[in-house]
Amino acid sequence: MTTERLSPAVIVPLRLHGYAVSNYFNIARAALIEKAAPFEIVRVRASQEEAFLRMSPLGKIPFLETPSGPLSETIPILEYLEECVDGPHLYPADPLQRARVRQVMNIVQLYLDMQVRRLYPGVYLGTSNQAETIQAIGQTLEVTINGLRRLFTFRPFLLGDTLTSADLFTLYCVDLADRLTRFVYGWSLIERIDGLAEWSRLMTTRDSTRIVATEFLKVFRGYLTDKGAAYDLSLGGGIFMEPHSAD
Ligand SMILES: N[C@@H](CCC(=O)N[C@@H](CS)C(=O)NCC(=O)O)C(=O)O
Repeated sequence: MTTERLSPAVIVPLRLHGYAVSNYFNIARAALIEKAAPFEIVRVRASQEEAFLRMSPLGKIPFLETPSGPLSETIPILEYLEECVDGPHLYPADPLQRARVRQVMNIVQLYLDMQVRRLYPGVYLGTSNQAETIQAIGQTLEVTINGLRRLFTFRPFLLGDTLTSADLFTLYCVDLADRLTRFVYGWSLIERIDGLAEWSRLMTTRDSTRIVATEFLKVFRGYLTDKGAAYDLSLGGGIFMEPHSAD
């Protein structure tokens, strides 16, 4: 367990459980860092053990241990942080704009991440995907891409001039999705949405991204090897890149 950051604005001790291959864990961790919240990381894998299910009822990561009890599911975790932790706001004050942040996160979760996740077996998990599944998901992704093109403003953040939870949520989902669409479909999700590449570069300049992406790349490489994945980091894609070593 490591203490991630200590801030003078200590309000509640929080412990984030999960590990860095998980895009959802990375989203929650990035939000905690953006808020300069004091928190600890408990590095654990998803589990169906009884003790784990008491904290995270579906056995998924991440979950957040709060002083009042555990909370799983990333979007509710982000909302809890917004309401209970000091620091920069990650949601706009205006109700419609707030709802639009949730709208983007819903769409990215359901129609991007949950779709590409069905293709993880043949890409990241060392097994295979069926041609019909690949085709069906490809069709869904076309609708998703068209929708996201309409929603993102890139001024310079996804929904205006301020960083929101939608930026963090989208960043960590798009990284894995882009690696996958290049591998499976031969096209880049990032290149299909004008403005997304520039926004990605902007996001990688943030301290939260540097911290989270550095650990992600380190553990993702080992994860892919352990799984015997068809994809490996040398195939490229995604947003986060390992620094080139000086020869
Ligand atoms: N809807 C959940 C998704 C979390 C999720 O799918 N986590 C993955 C890791 S990225 C996991 O725990 N997988 C293990 C499992 O499903 O058993 C959230 O928002 O947190």
